Amino acid sequence: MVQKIKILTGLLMFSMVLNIFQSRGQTKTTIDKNWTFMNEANADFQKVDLPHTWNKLDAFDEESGFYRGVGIYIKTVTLDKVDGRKFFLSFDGAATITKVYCNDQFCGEHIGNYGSFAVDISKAAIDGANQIRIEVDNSYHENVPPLSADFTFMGGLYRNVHLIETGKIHFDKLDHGSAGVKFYTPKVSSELGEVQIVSSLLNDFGKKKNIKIIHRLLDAEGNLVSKTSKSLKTSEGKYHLEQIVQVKYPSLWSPDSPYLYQLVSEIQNTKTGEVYDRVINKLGFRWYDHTAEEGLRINGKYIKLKGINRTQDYAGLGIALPDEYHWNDLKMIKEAGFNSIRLGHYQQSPVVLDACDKLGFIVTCEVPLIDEITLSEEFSSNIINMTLDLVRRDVNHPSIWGWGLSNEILLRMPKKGTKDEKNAYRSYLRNLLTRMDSVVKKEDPYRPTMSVMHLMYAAYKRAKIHNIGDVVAVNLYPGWYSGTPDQMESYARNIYEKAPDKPFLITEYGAGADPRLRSDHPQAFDFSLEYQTEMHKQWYKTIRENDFIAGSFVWVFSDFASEKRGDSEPKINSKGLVSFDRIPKDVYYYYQAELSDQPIVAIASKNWAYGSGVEDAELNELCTRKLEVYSNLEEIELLINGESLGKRKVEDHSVVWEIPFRHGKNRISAIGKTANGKQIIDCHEVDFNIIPRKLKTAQSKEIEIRVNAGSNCYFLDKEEKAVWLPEQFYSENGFGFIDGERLVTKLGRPNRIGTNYDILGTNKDPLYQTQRISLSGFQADVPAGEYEITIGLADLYKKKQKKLAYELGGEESEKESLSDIENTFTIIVNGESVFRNICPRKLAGETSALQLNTTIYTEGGIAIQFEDEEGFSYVNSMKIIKQ
Ligand code: GCB
Repeated sequence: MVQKIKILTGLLMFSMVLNIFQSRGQTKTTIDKNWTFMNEANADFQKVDLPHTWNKLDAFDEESGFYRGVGIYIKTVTLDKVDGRKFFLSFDGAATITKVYCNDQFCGEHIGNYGSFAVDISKAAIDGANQIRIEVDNSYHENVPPLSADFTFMGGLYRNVHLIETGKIHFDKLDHGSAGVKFYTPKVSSELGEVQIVSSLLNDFGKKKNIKIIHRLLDAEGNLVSKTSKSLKTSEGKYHLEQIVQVKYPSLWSPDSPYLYQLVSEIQNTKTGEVYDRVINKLGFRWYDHTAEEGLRINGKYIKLKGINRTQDYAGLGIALPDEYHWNDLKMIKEAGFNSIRLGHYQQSPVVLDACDKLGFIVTCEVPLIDEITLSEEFSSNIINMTLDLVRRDVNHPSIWGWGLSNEILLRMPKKGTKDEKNAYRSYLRNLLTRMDSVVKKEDPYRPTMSVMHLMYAAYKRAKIHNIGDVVAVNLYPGWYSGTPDQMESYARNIYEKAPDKPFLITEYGAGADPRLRSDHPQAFDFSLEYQTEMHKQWYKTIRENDFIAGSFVWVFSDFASEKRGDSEPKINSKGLVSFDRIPKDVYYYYQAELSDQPIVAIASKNWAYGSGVEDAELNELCTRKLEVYSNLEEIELLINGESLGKRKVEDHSVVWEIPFRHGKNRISAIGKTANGKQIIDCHEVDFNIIPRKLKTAQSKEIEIRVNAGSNCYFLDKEEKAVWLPEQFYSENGFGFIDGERLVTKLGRPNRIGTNYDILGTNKDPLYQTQRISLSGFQADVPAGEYEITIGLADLYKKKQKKLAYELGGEESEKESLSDIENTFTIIVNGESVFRNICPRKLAGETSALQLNTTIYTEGGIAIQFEDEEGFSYVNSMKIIKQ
């Protein structure tokens, strides 16, 4: 009896151990909390959570440059080091060169900012507390691409880090971020879906083990639909295994119906059933093809790629985004109606690809080979490794349609080199891209490749790299960096006609817009929301109407960090459809009305809660302003402060209204009805400041005049909760400038209004980047009273400016060399020299904001005169507020 009990207890124990093993397989724990961090710029240890970047502040401050160097992250991890287990640290990404230590033993290194990778710490790990130390270095390294680009190379452990534990036979985790199980679906039809699975596994036991590799395909509800199992006798070493699973009448994946299966892959001990490792992948069945006439097809149906680019950073966070931020971006892109995303320039977080699969986007992903190269074998070998990082990690995603090898790689081709040097550059690139193309094709024979060009097609042809890849892809900016928006078709057609059988994509098109700027007379490089929307309307019309354009990708979803830029928001590229903190600009709503199949009614200017303007007619106390509503419904009714302005037909997805605003709060509602009678309403509230038409006789207690001198734009000032008006000339009984001219430069683009300088000491750069010069005065015929006058000035006459490489159509700004004169002038207010011999450069420094402030009492009218002392006078902004 005792013996029996012993046997039973023994069996019970054995089966309990077995159960633990069986359920164990792989555990993956995210270890993002409680790291200790330090770098040279922050010598004290700090507690940080991941994702983390050390550049979220200095990449945006007024000093040029940001910390590029080493950062150290330390964390204690407790391991239950059951013999027979393996431990890996897996990184979704780290910028840029990462060295991993466990208990002071070096365990592995990874080069490259954007790829995922894992490091085996099993040998160094001990039972109990283990010290993990990660050294991350984002210094410039001439052999580590990208070398230069229009985005900021912030550093840090900026994506998730996981601890993975497996049995001693496991799918290969050390293979460029691959999970060790790759699969392809080259044979898909509505009748049959076939999955070709390639597993890479390692026996680290150091002895023979008989195992089974089992793949179970589950449908979206978790039901088993297919299974394959293969036995394998292993001893120490690596194994590759190919297996196939098939499904009859598969549910197909498409942007409209992103149906996902799950492939559960396991390595089991044949005898005991112990699960050594388990990997789960999402899987989708779809097939693509294309015809010269119709362009792309998915599952046999024509589809135009209505796409958008997406970058990986966010206001206040830099590049260190928690997962939900990535998700939210993709949801906003989906809500706008796009069906495709170009993850341009670099590989993004795995979370992004998962979201693309689930939400249903057709995606292209890219290697970070951009703008500039170093002609060395080390450079090539690094970019080849990054190529493998990209394809091996992401090959399983059904959302991925194609792979991008490079972006505008001739942009920085040295202009000054000898003929031989230039030829060497071209031939190095040709070899490199050809090599990359074949690496990708070997890894994934089923997806097309592309090398994205800029407008200078002839240069790519000359380098013989124009036809590397299966897709012709080009970034076009007519109306922004060069030309006019109506040239989109001719720009595109010229290139398409060189290879009409390949799918033709416009991989970028876009225009910058600062959410704080609007204009009634928009023009390129004024960064007004109106110019951006106008461009997109014209560009998209061309894209919509031309079937030879198989797809297009807006540049770009959100504003993003670009440290070298001096646009109206310095350090930011503002071509986003939404701001850096994801507030939609007008153009976002335009696309939504154009692309979404949901009923849309969207008041365009919703990010403007304030307004200002001159009264329409004396004492009518109203100011009429345009307001656009985007919609995909038939007609829209507009109400202001409860009063209907009637209904209007929607044309080309938009209705423009002339709205009579009153002083103070105005409530606007736009109402549309769907075909089945459902009301769709959008509301907006504007606090409007009306400036009396006849100032002299104005009775109003409040008079607030703010003018953005030298500018065609309104400026939304959130601090003052007010709007600055574009400049205007003085006319009797009103206010405005007398004489002078608007400062126009060639910075970035011919005839640019103002400059692209980062104005120091202010965030209101647009108020200081533009200027009225050589003026004789400003006059406001205000009624008697006390007034505060604030004059904004900035010396914009620094000598040299370097041209930015991505300012493609711009003139060499060195030629600009505005002036070296220290302009000095006296400002006279109502006959008194209130500010004598003002030299803004001496008082505030070059390109720095200076405010002069005075309060005066007047019996009626304010006349401000500018008298030149040296050089010429100027003014950047003018504010007059009745006290
Ligand atoms: C481009 C580049 C992209 C830039 C964009 C721009 O052609 O590919 O990296 O950000 O232009 O905004 O200038």
